Amino acid sequence: MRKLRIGVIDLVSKCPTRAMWARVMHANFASIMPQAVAVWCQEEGHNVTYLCYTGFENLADELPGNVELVFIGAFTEAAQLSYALSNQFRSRGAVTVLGGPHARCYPQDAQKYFDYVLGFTDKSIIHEVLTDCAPNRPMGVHLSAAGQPSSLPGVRERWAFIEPTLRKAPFIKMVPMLGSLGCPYQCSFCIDSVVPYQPLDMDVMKADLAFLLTKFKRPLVGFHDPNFGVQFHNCMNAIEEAVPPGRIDFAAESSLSLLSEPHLVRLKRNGFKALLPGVESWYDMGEKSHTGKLRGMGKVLEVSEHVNMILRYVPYLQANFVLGLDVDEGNEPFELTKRFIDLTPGAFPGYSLLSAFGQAAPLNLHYQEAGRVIPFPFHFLNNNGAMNIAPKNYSWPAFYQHVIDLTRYSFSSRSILKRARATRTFIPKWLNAIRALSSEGNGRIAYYSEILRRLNTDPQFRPFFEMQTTEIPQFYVDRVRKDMGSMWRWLPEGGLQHDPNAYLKSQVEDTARSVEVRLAV
Ligand code: B12
Ligand code: SF4
Repeated sequence: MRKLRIGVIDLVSKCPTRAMWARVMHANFASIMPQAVAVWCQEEGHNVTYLCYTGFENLADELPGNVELVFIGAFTEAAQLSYALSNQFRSRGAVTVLGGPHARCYPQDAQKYFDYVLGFTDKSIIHEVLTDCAPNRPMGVHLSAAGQPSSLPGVRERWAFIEPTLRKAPFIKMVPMLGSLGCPYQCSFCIDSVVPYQPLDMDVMKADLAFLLTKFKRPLVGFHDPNFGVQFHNCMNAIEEAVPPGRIDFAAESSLSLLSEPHLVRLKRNGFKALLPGVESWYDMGEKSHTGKLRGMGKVLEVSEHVNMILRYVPYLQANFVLGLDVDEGNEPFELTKRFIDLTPGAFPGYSLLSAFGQAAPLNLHYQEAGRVIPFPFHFLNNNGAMNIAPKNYSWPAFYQHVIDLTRYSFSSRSILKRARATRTFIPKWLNAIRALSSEGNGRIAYYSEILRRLNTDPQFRPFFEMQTTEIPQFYVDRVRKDMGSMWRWLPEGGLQHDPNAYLKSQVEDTARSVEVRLAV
């Protein structure tokens, strides 16, 4: 195979930024897969330049001008930036490939702008792209492995890409690792509800942890597992075999059902410093939070007691909630979350507006069938820039009023102070304050207030939100243009619009095709 000049770009940021939170944390949010792809390309003998874009780099200058093949990893919020980049690279003669959450959720749309769009990706899929490496236009080729890869390059192999990325992080330097893929639970809103649980090789994990001890005095590892600790004892055994007590700090996303007190004793002993469990709803998802059929205030009391217990073992906890679920109605869900904040002052509340990311989850078919998905530009689909599902039980102004009220309550000086007092250690105290005072507190209150104001005054807003038109309000177009800066001119024609029902249509087409095949047989 000819030796190719390859670029690999991980879009952690969707646009240039100067925000303090981004400066401190973006480099810590680098994804594992772009690094894995870079390793696989090198293993096949190619010349690779890797870039983790945190919003502070000049995208035009960082990759050599003569790359022949470019892999881009993007969340949906960075889709527009990825489309513009692909267009720019194609104009210079390169072949482009998209992977990551956006490619998995919106393959039909991404195929219009990339030569290859990858779903599940393993070494053989990358080999196929490298061997083929041809422009596919106007529609790119969609490739996907049968399932998640059975193994991935470990930290030692990815180190050449991890190290320069973490050099951009001023204080906290978190190394991304994986202990498992998929999940045994089936929460219908989740991208992993249909992906079988699969532990990764614990020997690789042990070797990676031992390697990190040679690189940092006290390493910090962020596990990217969808649900960390499903095979709890295997994982803890591996950590205990590789790491002397207290030498490595860990952060992980895990469900409350896995965070029992005996487990927490062991997590604390093994250096777990941050956990991000999902509570999601006071009326649903009882299996995940281990609260069974408990609902309403009963669930608040139970979850609060559980989270306070966790906080006695782990200093930083983010409790995640989804706002606008179909089970929610009236003031009560928002008031219950405020009671949770009062009862659990040490937890940082993470709010997501209900979002259907294309074909991420089976539940999205139901929203598309009901005609409830609104084509907000992808740039705003990050769980807070827009809610792309029409709420079932709220008018839009009433919904935003509740969201603003809850956000104000959660990030009021009183709550920030109570949170700081209830947080024992310095870094978590400080992180909570930056988050509350910048992006998630004041920033969101101002943004949501502007949306509410426009829902009442801007003649383009209500018709779009209420799906009487698909014409995107100028406010959103202007915002994407401003955010993208010099990359705006590379955004291809039509790149701001998408078909919100593409998943449903693809299912109907698949069914029609299989009927045709059966009839032909
Ligand atoms: C760990 C995680 C995080 C971590 C780490 C993020 C990171 N940079 O990787 C943190 C906590 C920082 C995070 C933050 C966010 N997250 Co998150 N996160 C996840 C989670 C739980 C696991 C993802 C993961 O790493 N899986 C392991 C990898 C190996 O598997 P995979 O993601 O399925 O990837 C496969 C393919 O897509 C492909 N692939 C993946 N990347 C690439 C890249 C290239 C170049 C190629 C070729 C292939 C490829 O190969 C993999 C193997 O088959 C998922 C939910 C889930 N259960 O999957 C949400 C998820 C990915 N996050 C989501 C969101 C919305 C966010 C935030 C925007 C939330 C917010 N408002 O802050 C931010 C964005 C952060 C950012 N820009 O980097 C959404 C994404 C939806 C979308 N279409 O954009 C998901 C799907 C959850 C959801 N709501 O449904 N997240
Ligand atoms: S427990 Fe978490 S990762 Fe697993 S299916 Fe439910 S939401 Fe997804």
